[in-house]
Amino acid sequence: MNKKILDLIKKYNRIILARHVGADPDALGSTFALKEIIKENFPKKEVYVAGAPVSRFKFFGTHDKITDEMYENALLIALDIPDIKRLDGVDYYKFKESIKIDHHPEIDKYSDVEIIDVDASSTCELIADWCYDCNLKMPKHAAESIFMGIIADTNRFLFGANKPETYKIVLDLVEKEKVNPNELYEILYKRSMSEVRLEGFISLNMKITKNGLGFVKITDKDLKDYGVDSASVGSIMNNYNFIHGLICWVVFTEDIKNGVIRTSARSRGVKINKLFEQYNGGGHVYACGAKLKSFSEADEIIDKLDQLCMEYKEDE
Ligand SMILES: [Mn+2]
Repeated sequence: MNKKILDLIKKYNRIILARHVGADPDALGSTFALKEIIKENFPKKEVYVAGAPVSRFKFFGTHDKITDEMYENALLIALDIPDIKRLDGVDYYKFKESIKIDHHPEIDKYSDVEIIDVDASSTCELIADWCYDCNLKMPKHAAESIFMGIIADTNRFLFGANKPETYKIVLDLVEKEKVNPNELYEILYKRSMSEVRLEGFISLNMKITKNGLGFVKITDKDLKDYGVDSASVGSIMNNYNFIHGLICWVVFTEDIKNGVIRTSARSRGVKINKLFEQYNGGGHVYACGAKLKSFSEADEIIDKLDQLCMEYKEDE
């Protein structure tokens, strides 16, 4: 499949890369790294990256606005995204051909040429593997972007990093491409004291059911009190892993500006992706998100997750 992907890339002069809405470092890292790899090895090709800019992660690169003319004779490469409806910044139906590279469980079958490997740590790992396997040159900034995606999606090798392949790629990035982890950690992990205080609020207010479900609701007033915005919760979620009595945890955050309740959930055993797909969300088996209409939908999710936790305990 690696060769097939390379052949299809060679066939097109114009390539548009896209990833999921609400981009994280793996989505951004994989798209921008692939853009740089293509540009380095095939300098004449036009390569664009679609999607809304993410102000926190300017490091990865600048997004392009995709105009109608750009779709003409263009190849779509969708990265880190299992479903068409969450593609950011492009209309899938305007492309004749597409490639999909992803590590989420499949939702839509939308491309004939695809790599889907749910055992891969990240989409970035798949891009590095593809680049090395095809003997393509890897620019330094692409290597750095890939490194950041792997580190972010595994939360510094805390999960989804049980295969030697992941470590081999990271070794190559550090040894051959001279990636400097400490410089990059600063970009990924530096945060404000307000965010740390919000984490304190979540820790103090998380209710835990007897089945091991933790949940917190954060109102717009809470956000204002702490001087943070509704996006701040995302990076805090991973810090509740490996806690006795906590199997699954979910945080609901009021987002007044967009009129939704942002929801983010993690689990260290119960499979939660199917439940979130019912609420127009989704993600990984153990890490999901959704945008809900109201806190009453949040209560429904709490009940359903608690039920899943109970069944999970029974199975154990
Ligand atoms: Mn990912």
